Amino acid sequence: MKIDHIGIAVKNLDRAVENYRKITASEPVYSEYVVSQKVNVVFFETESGKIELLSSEDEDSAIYKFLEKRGEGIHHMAFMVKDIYESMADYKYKGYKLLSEKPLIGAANKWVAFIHPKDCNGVLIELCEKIIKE
Ligand code: CMX
Repeated sequence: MKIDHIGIAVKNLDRAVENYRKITASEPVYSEYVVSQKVNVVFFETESGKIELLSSEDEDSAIYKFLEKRGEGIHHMAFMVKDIYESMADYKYKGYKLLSEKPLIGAANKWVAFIHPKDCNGVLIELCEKIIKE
């Protein structure tokens, strides 16, 4: 497996983007509103994986709830997998709690699925697979 990105929940996306411009000494590479997650995201690229800044003002979204309860910080770690259905079935078989029955359309043209943080030592894990492979 390869780490695709680390997700960081932020309250003010514009200010966080300015900050991560300085931290990574680079420009953001991609931004999007992810409908399935009700979240605005901005990606920065590093040599060994991306950084995803996430923010939401929608009270029903996971990110809004996370920010209310826990404040800003690392929200999830995402692994790129070859076949998301196979991967989900494998984790399910091993007893991990998947947060959806099927993959959802996530940011940057990827299928995504999540494993409950309680099963991963307090870290929400995202599995992702490119919908259209390059
Ligand atoms: N990382 C670690 N722990 C987390 C967490 C996270 N991201 N989100 C919630 N938790 C903790 C809660 O603080 C809570 O801890 P305590 O029991 O100690 O208080 C615990 O997990 C309970 O969770 P829950 O009651 O089952 O559910 P929540 O309503 O808090 O929802 C979660 C948590 C992970 C099930 C929900 O956020 C979810 O379904 N996430 C998947 C989708 C998602 O996160 N999308 C965001 C956008 C992703 C993207 O586009 O990249």
